[in-house]
Amino acid sequence: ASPQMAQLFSRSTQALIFNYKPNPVQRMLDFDFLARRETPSVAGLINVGSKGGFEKVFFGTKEIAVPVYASTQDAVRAHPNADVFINFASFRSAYQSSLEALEIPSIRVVVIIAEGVPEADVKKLIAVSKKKGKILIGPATVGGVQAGAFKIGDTAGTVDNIISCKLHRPGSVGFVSKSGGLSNECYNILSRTTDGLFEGIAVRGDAFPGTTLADHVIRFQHIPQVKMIVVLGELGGTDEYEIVEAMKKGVITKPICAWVSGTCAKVFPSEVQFGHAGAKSGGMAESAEAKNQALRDAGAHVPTSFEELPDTIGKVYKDLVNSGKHVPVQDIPAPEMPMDIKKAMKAGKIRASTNIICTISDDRGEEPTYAGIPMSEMIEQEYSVGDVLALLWFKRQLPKYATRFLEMCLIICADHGPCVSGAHNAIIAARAGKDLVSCVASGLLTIGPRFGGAIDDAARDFKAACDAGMAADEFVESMKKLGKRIAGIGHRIKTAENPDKRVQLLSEYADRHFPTTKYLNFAKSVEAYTLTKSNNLILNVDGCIGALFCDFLVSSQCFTDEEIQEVLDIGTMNGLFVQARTIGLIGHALDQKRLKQPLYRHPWDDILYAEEYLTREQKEEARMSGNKSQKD
Ligand code: Q5B
Repeated sequence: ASPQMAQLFSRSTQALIFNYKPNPVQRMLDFDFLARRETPSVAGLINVGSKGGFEKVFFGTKEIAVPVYASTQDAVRAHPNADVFINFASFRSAYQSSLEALEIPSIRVVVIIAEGVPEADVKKLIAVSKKKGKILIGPATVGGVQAGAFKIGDTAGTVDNIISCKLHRPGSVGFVSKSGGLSNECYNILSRTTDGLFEGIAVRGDAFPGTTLADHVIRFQHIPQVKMIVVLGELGGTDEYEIVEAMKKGVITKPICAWVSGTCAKVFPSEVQFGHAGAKSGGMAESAEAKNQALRDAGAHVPTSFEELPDTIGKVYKDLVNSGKHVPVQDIPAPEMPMDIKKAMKAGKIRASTNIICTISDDRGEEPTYAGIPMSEMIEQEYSVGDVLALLWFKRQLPKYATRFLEMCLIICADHGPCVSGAHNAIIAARAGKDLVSCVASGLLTIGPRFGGAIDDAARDFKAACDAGMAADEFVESMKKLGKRIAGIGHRIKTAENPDKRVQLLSEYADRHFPTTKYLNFAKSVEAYTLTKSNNLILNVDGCIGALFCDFLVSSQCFTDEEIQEVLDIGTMNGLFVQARTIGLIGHALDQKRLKQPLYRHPWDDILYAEEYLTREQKEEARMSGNKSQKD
């Protein structure tokens, strides 16, 4: 590494993360918070094939949106200052994406996390990185960390570990290791035996790492804040000899503590492949003993076992301090890390008020429940749609005659041909090319006081009048005085002579099965009176359902008086028409789509264009309002 490339990271370093992984990104930002960074260390995420957008993450207590890009080029264009490329691509695609990153002038450091990248590909990447003067860390690396400045991905583990290893603030030791796992152990050792880590890199133990132990040791030589260097090598390969050479040539003058692990290899009768691809000694020179001895001979501080390494490091550090060559770095406490609400709740550390309360169903267990009844029980016991409706709307089981009544309502109100308001709207929407949900919504939105949505008002008014002991004529005339139409009375096409079969069917069913039909009888007496005024003022389907609903609520003995009042007050019964008619609206929308009907346009000759009948004053007023709005 050239002296200019010695310092890889700073407190303002930003990275682009290739192949988005939520956990490492959040861990990087948590480290930023502990290090009291002002800007997040992640500038953007690259998710090839995505539509881009944003990803929500925490930066300390704040939630921030990190941009997501569909290509590396897009990300680099948007973040020319982001000079670290952390590649989480799989071993299959890591080569191509890393090569692309190495070719980009603004990227200085490329980190490849994937294990198993073919060695031939790695060699090509190393050649390109050298040619372009870039630093390649990995493949198969956990990354690295500059204490108090920048952390790569999952390096150094949890927040607790980062704090206890004092990685939230810079120390004075440069550390390089082949092993990511042992790096963590060494950060812990350094925090106890020195003033802590300045920068640590795990080059990983592949036969061909992007950068070697020596590359980083030489970098550390050029970083003024690094006062001593700790190296953790392993058997296999000759990397450690590059350090030996550099020491002999005087390229490295800072004190080095080193340990090459794998001294136990000699107890095995034949050659053993340790965890890392490069960790096998090809010959005597590649053995841990030989490399430890060579380092020792070159002037490095090398213990006789890994267990002695902390003491060796501690002694070298103390000598530096005692000789006045180093003033220990001041300790800074880490800020208290905000806890994720889920973790805090799980640990019983906080309580939070919920925003929503639900009493009708629960989907958290093994199977969903409706009003406490598990779904499998409903299936085993052959619950009907009426039974389910009773559970979800009234949170109770209802007698068979009542649930059958609810189902009858669903059947008879499911459709009433293409001419009614709801179906008409759904048809027009379908012919305008709208999707099924929009067609259904368009139809449903017509349900109201005139069309299908008169059930609640009919139930309320019939019940109140009947309970008050009013006679039918008295009720009708009182409504007239109030200037109100009677909900549930009247129909556009049904008359005394052309009765509504649906009303007849429901009435007959109620006569046979309901304990009493007091409210239906009252509604019928109202109809008898309104029919004396006009033959279309019949008891319509809404009115019949409303009256019978009151009969079932009161006579079933399943509801208290307060509950009945609540059912009426909150407007429950129009739900039956909504529920039923949705079936028909879906049918009409599908019908139009199947028939491939074109866009609907209403014919001119079906419209009375009445502009000419406006009075002179009305026309004048229209003109004036036009002038006024132009001035505004
Ligand atoms: N007059 C339904 O009216 C309709 C009166 C009334 C007192 C009344 C009308 C009405 C109450 C709401 C209601 C549900 C708008 C209907 C349904 C589902 C459907 C639909 C389908 C399906 C019809 C003429 C004269 C006027 C009015 C008077 C009318 N109704 N007086 N109380 N209730 N009902 N809706 O025929 O003196 O001339 O001024 O609002 O229950 O929606 O199949 O089509 O399944 O899809 O247009 O069945 O009755 O009569 O408005 O010209 O009035 O009768 O005051 O008197 P019409 P209008 P006047 S079921």
